Amino acid sequence: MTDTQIPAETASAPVYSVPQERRIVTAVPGPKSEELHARRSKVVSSGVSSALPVYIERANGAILVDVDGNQFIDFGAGIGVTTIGHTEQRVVAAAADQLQDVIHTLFTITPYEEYVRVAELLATHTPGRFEKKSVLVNSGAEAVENGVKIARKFTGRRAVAVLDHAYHGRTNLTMAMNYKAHPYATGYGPFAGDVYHAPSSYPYRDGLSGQDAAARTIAYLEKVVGASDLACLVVEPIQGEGGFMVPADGFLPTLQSWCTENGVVMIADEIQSGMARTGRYFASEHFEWVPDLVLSAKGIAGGLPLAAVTGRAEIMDASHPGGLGGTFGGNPVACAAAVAVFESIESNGLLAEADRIGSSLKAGLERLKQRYDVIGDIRGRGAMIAIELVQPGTGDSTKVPNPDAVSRLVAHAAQHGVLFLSAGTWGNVLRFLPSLAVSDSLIDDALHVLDDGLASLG
Ligand code: PLZ
Repeated sequence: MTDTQIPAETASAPVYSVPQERRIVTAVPGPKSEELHARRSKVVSSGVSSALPVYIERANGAILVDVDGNQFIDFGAGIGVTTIGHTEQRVVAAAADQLQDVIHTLFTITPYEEYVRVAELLATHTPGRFEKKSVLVNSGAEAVENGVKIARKFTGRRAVAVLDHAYHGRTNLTMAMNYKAHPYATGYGPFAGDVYHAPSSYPYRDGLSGQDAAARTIAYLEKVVGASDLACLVVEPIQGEGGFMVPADGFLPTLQSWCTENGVVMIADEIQSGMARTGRYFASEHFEWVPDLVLSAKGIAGGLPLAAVTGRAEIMDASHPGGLGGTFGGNPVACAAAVAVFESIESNGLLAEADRIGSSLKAGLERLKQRYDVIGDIRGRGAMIAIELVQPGTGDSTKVPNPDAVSRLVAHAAQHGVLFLSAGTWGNVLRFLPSLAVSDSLIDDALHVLDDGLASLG
């Protein structure tokens, strides 16, 4: 054990302050939510929408409680943020303690230990056994921006490549890196230049082996971009917003080898897939991919805003002193919470919990797929599972996207106390992104609701 590893303690059963069950006691949304929504409409930009406008008063474990007393089983976890559970005890205690000691100094003015500790933990738990360094920032998009900055500085090159179906954020550069224009980019241009969209691996739709898909991506990069101008290739190991596409085996390591041979920095955007969500600390591990840089955010601090770029020391150190930073990046309270997240993953055996959730969900979904041919594909790892919905037809031969079925299923589930999220380039993917606190009985319960919803599609 190195000094940056946390000793595993005996796992103790978590204690929840909210009963872990769904309970609907009013219409959804209820009257108090409606009232808040009316207030909100007057003062919150209509550019900010809410998938389910029930106003949340408490959240604990895998359950959200709204102002009307309705309880929802949360299969969204704030889009993969409260991975270790809502208001997890260690995170709450660590953040509360830190609030008493130091709330802010700005690490680039007067530093503090918690930032260093998070960087140590990231160096230990990201893929690859080599010297690594980190910079901490506030959000996923800011981590992507910094990853690109760092790669450009290291290589002295300009071009940035991403994959089809990618999602990387809402800042100017990251809007240009997303696959889908709407709703992220419509009307918000002009966008950053020198961003290239290369073909991805999408086994359900392209049927290509990892080698063939990688050859297609590499051919694009060589022809359209030119390897010698390419600073970085940014890839989500399992694509998030795009629809949880799991690449064919060999795709990612083949791209990494090509990047290494051509002096291109390959960056894993693990913002949605990282931090124990898929049953590994980072999803890259499923594919034997050791990226040059890894981007973390979302689940890293149990719900507090924190993000990181971590990677090979020589790449991270190519930036001049003062080149990286930002006022709130690596805030002490967020860092204290992140340390607690790592401790919780270790002492509560959360990697195994993610595997348990993946097995339960996949088994239940396979049973539903036998009965409903609207389910075209089931895919994902651990607590990052999705179904892709297609027009019903003769088995797998029809793959026409069915976004309408997803909207109806999401609406049906919400009415019955289950929060599901949609995803996908065509909006036809239903994703299961629960916290690792979700029990098998909550999963069964939610799958019953889904079953009823599927039956009601007709
Ligand atoms: N990279 C892989 O999943 C955020 C978007 C929610 P930020 N995904 C959720 C929304 O509608 O804005 C995400 C991601 C991947 C980058 C990001 C961006 O992370 O923390 O939202 O900036």
